[in-house]
Amino acid sequence: MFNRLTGTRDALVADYPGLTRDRLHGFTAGNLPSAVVIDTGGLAEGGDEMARLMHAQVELAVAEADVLVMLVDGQAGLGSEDRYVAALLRRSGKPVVLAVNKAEGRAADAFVAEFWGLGLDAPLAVSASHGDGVRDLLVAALALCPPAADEGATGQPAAQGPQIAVVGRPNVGKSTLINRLLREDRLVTRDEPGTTRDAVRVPFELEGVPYTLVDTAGLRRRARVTEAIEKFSVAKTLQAVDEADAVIVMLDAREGVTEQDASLIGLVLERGRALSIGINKWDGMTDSQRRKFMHGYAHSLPFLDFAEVHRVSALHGSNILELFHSAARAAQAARAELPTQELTRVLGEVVTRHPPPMVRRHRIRLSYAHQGGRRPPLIVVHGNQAELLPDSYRRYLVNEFRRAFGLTGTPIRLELRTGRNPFAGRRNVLTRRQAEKRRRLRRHAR
Ligand SMILES: Nc1nc2c(ncn2[C@@H]2O[C@H](COP(=O)(O)OP(=O)(O)OP(=O)(O)O)[C@@H](O)[C@H]2O)c(=O)[nH]1
Ligand SMILES: [Mg+2]
Repeated sequence: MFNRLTGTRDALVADYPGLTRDRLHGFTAGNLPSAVVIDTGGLAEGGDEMARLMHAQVELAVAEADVLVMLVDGQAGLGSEDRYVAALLRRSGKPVVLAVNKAEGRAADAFVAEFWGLGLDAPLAVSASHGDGVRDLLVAALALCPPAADEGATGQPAAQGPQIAVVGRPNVGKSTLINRLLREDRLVTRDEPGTTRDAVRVPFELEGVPYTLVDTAGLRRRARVTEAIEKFSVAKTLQAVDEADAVIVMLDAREGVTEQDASLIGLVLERGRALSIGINKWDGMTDSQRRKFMHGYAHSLPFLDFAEVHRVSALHGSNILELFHSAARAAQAARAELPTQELTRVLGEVVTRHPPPMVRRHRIRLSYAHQGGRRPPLIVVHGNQAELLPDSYRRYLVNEFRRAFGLTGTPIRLELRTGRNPFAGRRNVLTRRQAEKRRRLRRHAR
């Protein structure tokens, strides 16, 4: 069910080395409503050390979730273990949706009938392997969630203006940055990883413009399974990234760019989020330490040339407004409106300056462009055999669009669309007469 919900190609957090290991987190796949999904191990009564650890993991997943999905095996039928799990989930006080799996090809009502006995709300018939009922399940679950950008169950203020989420490894200074921007000690900071447990929304006004800053729990992987279990919410951090208009990724200058930093940035980009980078704790570093850091930075993140980078001290406040302004600009770029006429004009100029390569003895023609989406900008380029355009030329196009529209800080997605191509397949479908003629020509040419 987790694979079905998150899709195979989508941002599975587990695919990013170093980010999480305890529980499996993922974003729902493109055409499903947006949500963060957590997979847990199976729950059973009693058991050994491993089962106990698994139990603890499930409890953490329950703690960070807004709504629980209890999945039962409809072909195996209702068992005592199911009653045990239902009781456990009910005790959490969180809303529970009951999904009866393996329902493919069955009459739903009869299939789920016995599961009414669990005393949960109406059971839903689903098939994870076939995909039946999966969207309905997600919709039912989301209906029970407290609205994300709303006051209420979460006890958090409603989001106002662009949302800027601050993310990074534990202890890099995320909460300190927000406190310094606010000029007050709103958030708890401590020299200890895992200080922030949940995503916290904080209203922030600058030059008369309202923003919402989101402090998040630092993500990191434990070294060993047996280490003390982290009690912070990975899901809320992921959700904050997903909902943000731009993300400030904080790095710790004293620790260099780690694999986890690169993974986190990869995740932000894959979600299509705009970002700016804050290299924190720049204070009190020697020149050679600073040079060493920047060398490592250029080496580890060469693909990040479109994001602005600021060396800051959250503790002293140096450069933090510049960092914030970068993120605000990136948020704006992420939502930029790109008129078709302008896009097409830029495309024309770019193509004239440096025409696309020949492919199979035909020149690829790119005729016009329009905007297919925002946050991040999606630019759809129409042409002939456009899908054969090499990656290097795609990158060139993206860079030129970026420059022409001043789209700093946001990823840009490019989609190439081909109108009906009159030459398609022609090589292989010569008529008999054409083939004959070609053969004769060859003979004469010899
Ligand atoms: N020297 C120096 N120390 C800093 C700076 N920013 C934060 N710190 C210190 O780093 C420690 C961690 O800061 P926090 O703001 O709690 O870090 P965090 O990223 O919110 O950490 P978690 O909530 O645990 O993920 C604190 O002791 C801060 O005083 C900085 O710019 N320079
Ligand atoms: Mg914190």
